[in-house]
Amino acid sequence: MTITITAFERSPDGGKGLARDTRVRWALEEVGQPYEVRPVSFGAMKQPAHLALHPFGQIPTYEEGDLALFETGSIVLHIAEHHAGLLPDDPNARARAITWMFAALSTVEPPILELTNANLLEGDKPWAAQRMPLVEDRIRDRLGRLSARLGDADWLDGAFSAGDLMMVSVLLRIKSSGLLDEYPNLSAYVARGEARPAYKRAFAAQLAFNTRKPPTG
Ligand code: GTB
Repeated sequence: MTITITAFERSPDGGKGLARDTRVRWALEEVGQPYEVRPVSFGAMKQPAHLALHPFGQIPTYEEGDLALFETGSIVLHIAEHHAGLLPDDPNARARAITWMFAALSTVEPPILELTNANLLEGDKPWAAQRMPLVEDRIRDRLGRLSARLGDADWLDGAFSAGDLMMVSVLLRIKSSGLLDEYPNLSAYVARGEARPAYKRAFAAQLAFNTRKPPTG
């Protein structure tokens, strides 16, 4: 059955891989599933056809036969549960890998999103510079604890899993901020994720997609 995901018609990052379709592409590449990508413009995202797939009018979505999903956590979990390669067979190890997915999305990503919002939406406010250290320190708190847990391991709990895929995807969003560099083991962890052939294929695919030529005629 064909898998179709949606992505920004043109990502505002120009193909840096920061939009959330990249993590879905990465999961599909890890498990060797081909997929198609349907571009969605900002306007179309809020129209009924797309809202039927995604109630909040966002990307990415995932369609496979009768199934339509939104939320990258749910999409990556679905992929990991239906194809070998992203979740361990042992039930307890599997539950722990899923726990890391949730940790990435609900504990580590929120303060990182706050930084994005502070930069993009509040940068011109008179209090922006004063607030920034607080925003960054909330990220440092999470990074410090994650760094302590990871220690000198390659991955968060044994072999690479969907938990690592999600955590690396979240951490990639602050790669350019310099904050990650304060935690050398986390920088190395993210680099290990980026070095995976499946990540490289996913990154290349989104870059090609976001830099494709508009149709002529
Ligand atoms: N919780 C949802 C999930 O995980 O799937 C969040 C989905 C989401 O935030 N989607 C964003 C979106 O559709 C794109 S990824 N935004 C449009 C809207 O809300 O109207 C967030 C994103 C956007 C752009 C960049 N960038 O250009 O650097 C990076 C990340």
